[in-house]
Amino acid sequence: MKIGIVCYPTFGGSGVLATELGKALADKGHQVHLISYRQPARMDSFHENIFFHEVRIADYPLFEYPPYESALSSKLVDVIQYEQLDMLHVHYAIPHAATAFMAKQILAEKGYHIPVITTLHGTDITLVGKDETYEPVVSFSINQSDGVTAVSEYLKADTFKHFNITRPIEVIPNFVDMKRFMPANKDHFRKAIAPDGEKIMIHTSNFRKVKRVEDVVLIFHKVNKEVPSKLLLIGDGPERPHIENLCRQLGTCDQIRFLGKQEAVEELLAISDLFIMPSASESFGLAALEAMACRVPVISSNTGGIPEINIQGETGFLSDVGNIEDMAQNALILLRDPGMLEKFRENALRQAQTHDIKHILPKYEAYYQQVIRESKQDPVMS
Ligand code: GMT
Repeated sequence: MKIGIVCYPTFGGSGVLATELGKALADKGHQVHLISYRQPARMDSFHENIFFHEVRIADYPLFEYPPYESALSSKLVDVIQYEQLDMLHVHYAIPHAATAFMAKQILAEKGYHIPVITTLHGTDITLVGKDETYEPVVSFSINQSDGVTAVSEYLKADTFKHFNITRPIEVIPNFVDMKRFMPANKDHFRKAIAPDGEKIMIHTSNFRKVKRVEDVVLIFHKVNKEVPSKLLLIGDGPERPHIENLCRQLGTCDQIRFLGKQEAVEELLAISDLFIMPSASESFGLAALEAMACRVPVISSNTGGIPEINIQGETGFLSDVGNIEDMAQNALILLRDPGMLEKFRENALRQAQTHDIKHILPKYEAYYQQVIRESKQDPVMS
């Protein structure tokens, strides 16, 4: 099959997931055309079945806001027609579902039918999408997609709750490539970070407000008073200056390492004891699943789709959003009990294995076939 994939190229979860899906489809022999404004962060090596198409925006002094949607739609028309694609799969509804609709209409005028699947990832629905600035376009373009998937049951329910959706949504959960996330023996690396055998807590995110990185630092501050420990903060984003200031105020700078954007996140996860995800909203929590793939239990909030992957009292502990005290206590319970921590590590690994790409990829392939079949039967409706 020849598949076009549209995504954000950044370290955000939707871009990571879309790129990993593209790589897995390419490994299975499909031809994958990745379309974005920059080479996606996780597209780190050459693959004979992956083709990257960069969307360029012609600048003009009149454009205070460059018309990215128009440039993307035009690029889609070009790639789909020239490469004779069978399917277009867009990740994150804004603006990708609307641009896909536009490209589909233009191609229809030329007699070319392209089925479109939109995958909803999270904030495109839960935060940004339902804002009145975007809602009418998001609702319309979801309904115009030939297929729609959501990454969790929670996100599916939330989409029906907040939008007037007239078509079914298929839940296909996010995945990890267990081969990539195999924990390696990194004792020397661990020694460099925690020379005196301190416990290591880790958080990865794009440092947006919704991630509540401040809570991560406050939880760590409480834990660190009781158990010698270090905190690794991976990623970057708008909240970082504020978080750095907070560390200075708390006097914890020596215990906290800001490591910025890291491609080999698995190497850092592999030396960690606990993953902290106190998010205010999280449709799935791919970063937590990646931690579990490295045998790292998760201390998280109980919001959104997180309880679908982090199982209370098995793979980690869940608390109400903002309950720093409870999260710190849960972290201490695990860090003080090596037997319990080991048990949770095994559970976390087993949970991640159920989301291995080898189980999830066939779901996407079957859904592609279904959507292509259905849209052929009813090309006018689709
Ligand atoms: O918030 C992010 O990390 C980025 C965002 C995105 O769409 O790029 O992530 C969302 O999609 C991920 C992949 O499906 C999910 O694992 C995240 O839970 C979701 N983020 C939120 O819902 C806040």
